[in-house]
Amino acid sequence: MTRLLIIGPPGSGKGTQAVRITDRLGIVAISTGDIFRANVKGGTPLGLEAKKYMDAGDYVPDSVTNRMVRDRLQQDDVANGFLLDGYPRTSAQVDELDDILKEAGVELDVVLQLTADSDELVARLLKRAEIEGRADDTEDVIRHRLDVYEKQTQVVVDRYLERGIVRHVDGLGDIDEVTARVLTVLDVDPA
Ligand code: B4P
Repeated sequence: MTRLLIIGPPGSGKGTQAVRITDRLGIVAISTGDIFRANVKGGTPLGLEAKKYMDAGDYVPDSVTNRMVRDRLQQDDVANGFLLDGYPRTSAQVDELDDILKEAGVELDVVLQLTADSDELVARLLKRAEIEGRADDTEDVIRHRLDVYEKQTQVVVDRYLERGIVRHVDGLGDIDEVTARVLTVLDVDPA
C-alpha cells in the first residue's frame, strides 16, 4: 500500500491524519494546501498567485495546481510511495494525476474518503482559526469552502468510486480513534 489519496471536506482531518498515516507507512505526505501556504509565506510568484484564491476560499486554478503537483511527484523522495492530501480536488485534476501516474507506470492503491457533518467541520475550523489565524478560516469563507467542496470535489470521489478503490472512514470522534479506523481499513497493524 504505497500510493494513496486522502479526500474529504475542509476540516475533516485530512492533514491531521495524513501525517500519522505516512509516518506509519514510511511514505511522503504531499499536501497541496501546505505547499501553497509555504509559497504564500515565502512571497514567491506562485504564492502571490495562489493567495488571492485561497483567502476567498476558492480553488487555485487547475493549470497552476497541476503544474505544481507534476513537479512535486517527479522528486526522488516519492519513489517509496506517497499520500496526496488535498489533490485532486477537481475532475481536471483527476485527469492530470491519471496522466502523471501513467507516464510513471504506476497506479493508485487506495483513495481514503474522510467524512464529517458540516456543523462539526465548521466548529473545528473556527477552533483552528483561534489557534492558527488562517485567513481562510472565517465563518463566511469556511461555509464557502464547504460549498465549493460539494460542487467540485464530490465528482472526484464519484470517479474513484467507479474504479472500486475508495475506502470510507468516519472522521467523527477523537483524532486517535479516527487514525485507528484508517489503519484498520488499510489493513495496517496500528502497533
Ligand atoms: P487545505 O490545506 O487542504 O485545507 P483544508 O481543506 O482546510 O484541510 P486541512 O487538511 O488543513 O484540515 P484538516 O481537515 O486536517 O486547503 C486550503 C486551500 O488551499 C483550499 O481552500 C484551496 O484554496 C487551496 N488548495 C489546496 N489544494 C488545492 C487543489 N488541489 N486545487 C486547488 N486549490 C487547492 O483539519 C482541520 C482542523 O480540524 C484542524 O485544526 C485539526 O486539528 C482539526 N481536527 C482534525 N481531526 C479532528 C478530530 N478528529 N477531532 C477534532 N478536531 C480535528
